[in-house]
Amino acid sequence: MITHNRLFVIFILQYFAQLTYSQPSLKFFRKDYVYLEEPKAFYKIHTLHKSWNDAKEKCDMEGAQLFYPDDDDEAIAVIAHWNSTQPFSWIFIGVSTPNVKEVFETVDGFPVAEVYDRWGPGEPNDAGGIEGCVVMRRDGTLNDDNCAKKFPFICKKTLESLEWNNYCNIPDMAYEFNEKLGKCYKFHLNPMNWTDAYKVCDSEQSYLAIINDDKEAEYMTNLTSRAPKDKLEGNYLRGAVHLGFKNNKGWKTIKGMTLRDSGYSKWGGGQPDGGDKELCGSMFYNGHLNDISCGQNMFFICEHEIDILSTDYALRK
Ligand SMILES: [Ca+2]
Ligand SMILES: [Ca+2]
Ligand SMILES: [Ca+2]
Repeated sequence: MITHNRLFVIFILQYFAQLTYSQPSLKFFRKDYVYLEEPKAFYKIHTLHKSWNDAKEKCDMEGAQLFYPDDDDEAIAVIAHWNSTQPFSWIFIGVSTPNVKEVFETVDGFPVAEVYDRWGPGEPNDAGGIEGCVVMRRDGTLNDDNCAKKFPFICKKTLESLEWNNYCNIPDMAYEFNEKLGKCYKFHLNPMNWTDAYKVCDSEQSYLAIINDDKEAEYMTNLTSRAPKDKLEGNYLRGAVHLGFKNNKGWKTIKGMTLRDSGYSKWGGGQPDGGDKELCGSMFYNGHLNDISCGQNMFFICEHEIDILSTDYALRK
């Protein structure tokens, strides 16, 4: 009997360990990434041109990394994918001169010569003394160019680095599943303005959280009080977190509904009080709503719908 119980406990523990931390058996990262078998990684070609810094940041936000080739084989595989799907002739890659001029390093700190340094003829040449970021041409050769110029780029996630949050069905372990609400939430400890917070949630396949009832308000209050935020220094506003509503001819959620219709409209005492100066939505740490300046840097919460059906579909493809 004891042995059976023990076995059962071990089984349960293993089951939950697997449920929480297992690597996915199917090769899936996000619907917008393509898996390439040879380099064993997922890639997304971003067609919106961005400066090098913005490109790097976008990939980071998606839980990936600004792509650079690890070797010739990867360069060949990725260029084949690029050539078969997109017309442009240049992309920014994850190589720049972050520390010292003319010393080219990858986004994760390797000297470019250790990974892939097929420079084009006469490159790098630091033309005009302003070229510190690297682009790759369709033929696989590299050129140093101006970091402020805008190019398409590719984000990469290796299969090896992928961790799957099975509760939330998302490749981000920082999302917390709430059983009662049937949703997942992430408290972001990196203070940002409302617009950037909105972008970050969107990049994580989520949205800036919307409170739909008292239960959810209570949960978000609890999530906020548990977040290890009090030691964080820097220039940001304490006491409130950005949420997914704003004043757009009346207070509406980012899904376009009035607060009342979406189920929760408990303002803090005297709020909203900012008029034209406070057009974005936030929640005081106690769960009550507050209007806030959209430019104010604050913590924020993303909310994720567990979209099991469509992900299953993507997995089966
Ligand atoms: Ca150049
Ligand atoms: Ca909600
Ligand atoms: Ca206010």
